[in-house]
Amino acid sequence: MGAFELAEEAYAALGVDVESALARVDRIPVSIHCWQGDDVNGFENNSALDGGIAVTGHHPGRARNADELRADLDTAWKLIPGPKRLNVHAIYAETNGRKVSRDELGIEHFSRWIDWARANGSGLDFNPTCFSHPLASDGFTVSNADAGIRDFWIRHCIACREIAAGMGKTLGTPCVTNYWFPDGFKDTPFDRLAARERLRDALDRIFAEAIPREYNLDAVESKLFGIGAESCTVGSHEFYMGYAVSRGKLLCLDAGHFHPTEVISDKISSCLLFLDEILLHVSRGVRWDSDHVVTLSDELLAIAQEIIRHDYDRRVHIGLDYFDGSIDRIAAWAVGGRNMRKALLLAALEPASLLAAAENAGDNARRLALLEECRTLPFAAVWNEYCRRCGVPGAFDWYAEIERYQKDVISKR
Ligand code: RNT
Ligand code: ZN
Repeated sequence: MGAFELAEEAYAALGVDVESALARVDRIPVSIHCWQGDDVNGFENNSALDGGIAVTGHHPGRARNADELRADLDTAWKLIPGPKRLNVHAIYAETNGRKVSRDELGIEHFSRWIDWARANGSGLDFNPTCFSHPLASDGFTVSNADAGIRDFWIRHCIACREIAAGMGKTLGTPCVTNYWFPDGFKDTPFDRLAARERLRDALDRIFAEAIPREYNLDAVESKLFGIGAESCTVGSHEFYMGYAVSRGKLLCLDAGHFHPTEVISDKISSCLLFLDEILLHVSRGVRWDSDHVVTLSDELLAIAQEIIRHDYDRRVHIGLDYFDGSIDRIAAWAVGGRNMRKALLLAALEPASLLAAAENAGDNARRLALLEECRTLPFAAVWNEYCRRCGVPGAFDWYAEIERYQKDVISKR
């Protein structure tokens, strides 16, 4: 018997059907963020990254243009098993060397991304870029006290929403458009309310036009603090929870945007009692940074368990959001993407009926023992079989492709 068959037996002994777990996990898309490939630079070639987010590291060979980024994504796509979407930011527009103001972007500037997505059978997701721009230099965009600046960013968001709807329509799968604004105060404000009123009103203007949900889904992303916005963020969790519930929007929970001991896995079931759908930005906070490469941590597993245990497969949109410029950027994509899929598969392989029975019987020792047992079940054999079926290298074999690409492509840039 091979390793996979032995693993199937071990899981079956706990009442788990490996084949149905594999089939289930293979239907859940993960949206891969294009911005890990070039340190959130984009192609505008003007301003440095700001908005309270930062990429550190100088690993050589960062993608310098859209063709290089797509070539790198092709490699990442070969290493991450399962259905994938691509998440694009507005600064990745291709304007043929022409300077196009962000409030004048149109679907034509993303036609090559749409072609790439279609060729790969991947849906697209989208984001307005409300940072790294002269009009964001005082730290406020759509909640800016200056009406002219506010209107510029509102126009940018409306343009992005139309682009997103076009992507969704063309590709036949709704584009999840995520709105994150860096707006916040470095030091204690006297008035926390006025900017929040402006943010609420700006969002209402951005979303004024009805767009069919089969083309576009809007998500709003909260954050506790950013670098240079330590004292108060306008778009706090309470703000966006209220906004999303009252306006029927998706709430985006970023794993790195809360207090260090607070976890988003615990929030999912509460949010989905009051919201139809949510978006996750799966990330890893480390002290002051919210964007380290996603590892197979207890929290990542807990996020996946919440999705699987409560059948949220279609109500939770999974996106990755991290950026590390200190290591091979494609490896960073592959590690995080593979880990997300591993966590989903681990969760789908839980002995759910035994766990539920133990909990319902009040047998908490049995529940604990079962959960701990899961950690050392022969998961690797199932994972490797999944990779094999997806045509993606399993085990550590995938890393050879990273080294080949380093040698043949990255080192020559
Ligand atoms: C920033 C947010 C946001 C960004 C991307 C690039 O803290 O997490 O989602 O990371 O839009
Ligand atoms: Zn995020």
